[in-house]
Amino acid sequence: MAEESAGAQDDCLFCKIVAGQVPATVVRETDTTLAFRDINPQAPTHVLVIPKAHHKDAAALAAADPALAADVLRETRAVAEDEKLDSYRIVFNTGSDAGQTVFHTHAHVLGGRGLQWPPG
Ligand code: IU
Repeated sequence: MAEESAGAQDDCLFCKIVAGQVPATVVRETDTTLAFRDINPQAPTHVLVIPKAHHKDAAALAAADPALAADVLRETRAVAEDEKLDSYRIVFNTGSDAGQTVFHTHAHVLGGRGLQWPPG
C-alpha cells in the first residue's frame, strides 16, 4: 500500500495507537480523529491530534482529504478548550528536516507556559 494511503499501515506507531495495539493516554476521540498526550511532553499541555486514517504528513492529508484536515484542526481547538488554554501553539512538523519523526499526520497542541519564537 502506498505511504500516502488512508489505510492502516502495519509499521505505523500511530495507526497502532488508533487500533488499540499500543497504549496512549487518550483525551478526546471522534469518528475520524484521536487526541492523546505526547509521551515526551514539551509543555504542561502537549497533546497530539491525529486523523484515524493514515496520511504521512499534513501536506498529504490536506491534498487527499481537506474535510479530514478540518476535523483535525477543529479538535485542536477542542483540546485547547478542555485544557483551558487561552494561548497555545499548533504545530505540524512536515518532513524530517522540520523535525517530523512519526510519519502519520499529527498536530501538536502545546500550551500552559510561555512559548518562544522563532522555534529552533
Ligand atoms: P514529530 O513532530 O513527528 O517529531 O512528533 C512525534 C511526537 O510523537 C513526539 O513529540 C513524540 O514524543 C511523540 N510520541 C508519542 O507521543 N508516543 C510514542 O509512542 C512515540 C512518539 I515513538
